Amino acid sequence: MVPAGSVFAQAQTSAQRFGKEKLIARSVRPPDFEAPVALLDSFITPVEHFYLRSHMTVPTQLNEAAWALKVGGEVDTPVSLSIAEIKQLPAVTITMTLECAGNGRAFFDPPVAGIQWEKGAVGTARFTGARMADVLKRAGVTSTGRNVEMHAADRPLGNMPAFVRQVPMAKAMDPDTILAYAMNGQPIPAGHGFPLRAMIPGWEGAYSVKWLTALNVLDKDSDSFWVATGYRYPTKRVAPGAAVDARDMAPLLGLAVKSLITQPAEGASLPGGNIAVAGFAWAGDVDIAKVDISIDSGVTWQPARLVGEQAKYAWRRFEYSFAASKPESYLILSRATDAKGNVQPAVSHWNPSGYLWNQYDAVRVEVK
Ligand SMILES: Nc1nc2c(c(=O)[nH]1)N[C@H]1C(S)=C(S)[C@@H](COP(=O)(O)O)O[C@H]1N2
Ligand SMILES: [Mo]
Repeated sequence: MVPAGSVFAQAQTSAQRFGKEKLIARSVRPPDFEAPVALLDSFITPVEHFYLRSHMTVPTQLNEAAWALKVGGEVDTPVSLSIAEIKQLPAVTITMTLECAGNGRAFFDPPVAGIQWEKGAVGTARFTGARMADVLKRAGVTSTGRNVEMHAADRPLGNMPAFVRQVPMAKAMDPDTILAYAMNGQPIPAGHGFPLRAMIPGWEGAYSVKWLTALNVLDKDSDSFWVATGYRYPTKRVAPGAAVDARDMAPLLGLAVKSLITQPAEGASLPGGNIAVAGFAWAGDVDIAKVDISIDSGVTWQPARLVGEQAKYAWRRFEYSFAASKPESYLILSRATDAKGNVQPAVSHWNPSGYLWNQYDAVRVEVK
């Protein structure tokens, strides 16, 4: 029995509220859940295995019929669109891997503040919605429009600034950038942004604003805290623990090349014979060119097979197998290379916010 009122009971209640009972609670309020790696072993991540990241309390009482998306700023005619009107625009389905910029933060040394995500703040789903470009065209963006600011319905905890983000005009107008009302064929669940969220494919999760209420076209950069100060990464390599001047930080644009071994499980004890290794590799909007596996702590590498569905913004499955004839301990490593030649590093580049942790994935197994 979990004691009533204890932090465990609170985590349980919060997990039930969002259907995340099988996930790991990293924070109860706001709700932050990540998947145990074993639950990420399918190309499409079911909603109940999909991580949930919120900076603020989740608005769960939203009324779709009363919802309005306002489009204003540098436009010819400000408009307000209902969900029904948005659903009348051509529907597009994008299969995309969504990953929190801070996924893997728990592994940085020295440690950095923020949710201590390990490997599971990532997932792949099919999102259906209208193109952001089609919505913007209804208002008519003027030639002065440079960025699209996105506003949301969630309310800050205490004196935290509201979650306002921006996307550059070219990305906003990209035909793959959508305002989604469905996830894996169902209405977007409350925790994931019901009734409407932006999906900015290939870029880190924080661009994909949930509970979207307004698009505000700007002729400059947004002065929102989450644009001007948050989600920034050093423009040059820095030593672990170094202080970085704000002038040497720039917004994150896109995910880093990365791989995740989903089987075997870390610490598994396996009978001798054929050992099956599998997982996923992704690099934002860049294709995966290859994944190499090492079973000898990185001394030698062999190519894995790339298998299964291929979609522009989605992770790609890799498979590999090797014969383990004698009882031994193996450190299995995976190293992805993308189509631009970017390779996962052996050691992630430390940065003050703990973003884009992407070093080789590693799993230790014991063959009996
Ligand atoms: N309105 C709003 N949108 C948001 C957030 C938030 O706190 N509020 N979190 C962002 C972050 S940091 C991530 S990683 C993704 C997570 O999306 P998910 O919870 O659907 O997995 O949503 C983004 N959109
Ligand atoms: Mo995130």
